[in-house]
Amino acid sequence: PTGQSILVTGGAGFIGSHLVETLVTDNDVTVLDNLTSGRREWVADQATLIEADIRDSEAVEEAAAGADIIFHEAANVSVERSVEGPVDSHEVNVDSTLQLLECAREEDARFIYASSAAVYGTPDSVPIRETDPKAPASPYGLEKLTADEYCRLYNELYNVKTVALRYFNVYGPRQRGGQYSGVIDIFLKQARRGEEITVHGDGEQTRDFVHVDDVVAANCLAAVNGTPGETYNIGTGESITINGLAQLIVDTFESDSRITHVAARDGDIERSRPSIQKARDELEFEPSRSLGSEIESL
Ligand code: UD2
Repeated sequence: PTGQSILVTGGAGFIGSHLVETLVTDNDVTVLDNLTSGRREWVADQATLIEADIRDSEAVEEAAAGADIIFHEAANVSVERSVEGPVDSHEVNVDSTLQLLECAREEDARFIYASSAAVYGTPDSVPIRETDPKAPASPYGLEKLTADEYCRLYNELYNVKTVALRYFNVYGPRQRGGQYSGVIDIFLKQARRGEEITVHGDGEQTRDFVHVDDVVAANCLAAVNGTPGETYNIGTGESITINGLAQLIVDTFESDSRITHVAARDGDIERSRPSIQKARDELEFEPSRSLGSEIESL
């Protein structure tokens, strides 16, 4: 997008801050972030930061005022944390999305939502297509599905131009969240410190790891080419087992870490690999980075 007034929620966080960096070149960008996992120094200088919680409805309305496009990246991103505290997680992930959709309706803004592969649960077969059955295995997955469906409904009922992007496993610089972070960030830290690499369960679960720069590209394309009311899988179309990932990290960094198996996580899904044909066809999305070549630079 160019020449637009844009709100990015979670714009100081991992995915949001990269998105803001790209958008500020040609747009007027406001960031809403409570800086719990995001950082002030990650927000591009040209953007305006409003430091507030996504549950603070007054702050949300103020941030959305005059927006042409809203990218909603703010969320509790941890499946594990949603299992521990589903009520809090719901508030952050569902209630805030509904309120932001109201803002989009009020402002006649386009709405690009950060949905998730977790909406599918463990699929009967891969690759997963957008129309495949949804059976979330965690509160997180159900929250993302609910908000994703609200996007569709807001398009149908109120003609809000919504697009939901179902991210698979996003990785890249600035992915930090301590024990609730993504597996690549956790394994990298363990490998660098020579600590045991903790694989949950048998490690044969699969994931499609997609680089944050490709996710930023998908968002920009969705804002221009996305069909209102539609959902798109965003990944690379390739997957790896968690055992394979652990080994790749040990080998790449010539780490002395031992790979150990710990208890399986509640709410974990067994298989995850998307078909990204729809994003290719309709958004002109083409992932440009592969895990094998990117991991070294993390
Ligand atoms: C990630 C995202 C989530 C969602 C989803 C989409 C994070 C934190 N979560 O959930 O927001 O969009 O992807 O697919 O980015 N694991 C280990 N050892 C560890 C940590 C994790 O074996 O120390 C395993 C874990 O059990 C799971 C896999 O690695 O099978 C990925 O875990 P994750 O927390 O990075 O991501 P996931 O898929 O739960």
